[in-house]
Amino acid sequence: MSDKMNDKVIKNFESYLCPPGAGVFTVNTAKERKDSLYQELYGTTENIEDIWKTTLPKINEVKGPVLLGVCSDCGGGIQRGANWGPLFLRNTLLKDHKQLTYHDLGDIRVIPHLLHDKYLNGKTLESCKNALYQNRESEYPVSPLSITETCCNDIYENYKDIGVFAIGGDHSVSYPLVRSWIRNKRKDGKKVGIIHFDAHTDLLRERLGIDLCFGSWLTHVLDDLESPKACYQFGIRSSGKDRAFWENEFGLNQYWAKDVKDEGAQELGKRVTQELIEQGIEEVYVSFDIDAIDSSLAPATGTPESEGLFPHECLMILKEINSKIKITAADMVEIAPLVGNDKAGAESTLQVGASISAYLIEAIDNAHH
Ligand SMILES: [Mn+2]
Repeated sequence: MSDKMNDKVIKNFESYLCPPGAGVFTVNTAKERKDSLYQELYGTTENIEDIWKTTLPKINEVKGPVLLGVCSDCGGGIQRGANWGPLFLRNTLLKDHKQLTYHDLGDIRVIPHLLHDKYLNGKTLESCKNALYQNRESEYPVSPLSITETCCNDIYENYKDIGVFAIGGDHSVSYPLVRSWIRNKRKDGKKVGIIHFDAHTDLLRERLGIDLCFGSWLTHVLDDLESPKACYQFGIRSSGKDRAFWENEFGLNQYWAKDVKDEGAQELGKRVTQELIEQGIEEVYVSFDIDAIDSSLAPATGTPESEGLFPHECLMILKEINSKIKITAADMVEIAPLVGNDKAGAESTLQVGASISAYLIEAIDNAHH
């Protein structure tokens, strides 16, 4: 890439991103927690915006994946609060998993009332462009999902050997994250698949007339895969329809939480890996909704469900897959640390989320060596 192109991409990052943990726009709320993150990351709590900007060009040198926060919960719909996931999970990662190598690019700038630019009229677009970029005709999008897709495209198109690990946000944020990853990988001739952990299928076509939300994001990226057979779901247990319905309707592979327990996580992981190899899949994206985990361990989420998977089961499946197939991007979504006002529950949710995130960050790091 030319220097000029590189400068342009860095300028894009400066425009539509903000420092890590700053994606929830507040004045004083959570200031202490933000300051503690800045102290860890930069050794100071002053001039964060300037310091953060000086770190952006290091994307050229750093090892390990890019970390990106998407503090949007506008696509949620039962109990929100996943907008705090990126700030809280970063703190837990820095505390409990110091060995990790990654480059924290920052958070997507989020206007909390917006979801995707396609839902906006011209006047609103203009006034939001003015608010974010001081320019009514800015080329940049203004809604969290739209900015996320632009950002990921900038990363994948310009830095070929970098993977993205993103923290949500509600699950709608996976729509731009996965879509950008699939499209760029397929442009490079790669055969790719999706590994999706969740208590819910997320296979609605729309919800109350809105096509992009936490319950429907997957439906709208499946078409980008060469075949829906390259998508595997694990942990499902809350659905009005049974497994056969979803597999027939969408052509993907679905393993409910009880299926994982019946077959055993390791056996199932081995079998799925073999199927992925037979399909010729070279790389997978892992989208992890924390509600895949049993609600006794991960209650701080919008729609906790009992009788779920345990972290070791998820890790066993992931390790089997990753023993043969590269994980080149991933996300951890739906961690809502303030939901339920239950400190112990939030801490447990964050610890589980961080340990699975740590595994995924290392896997992405290894995939690019
Ligand atoms: Mn989900």
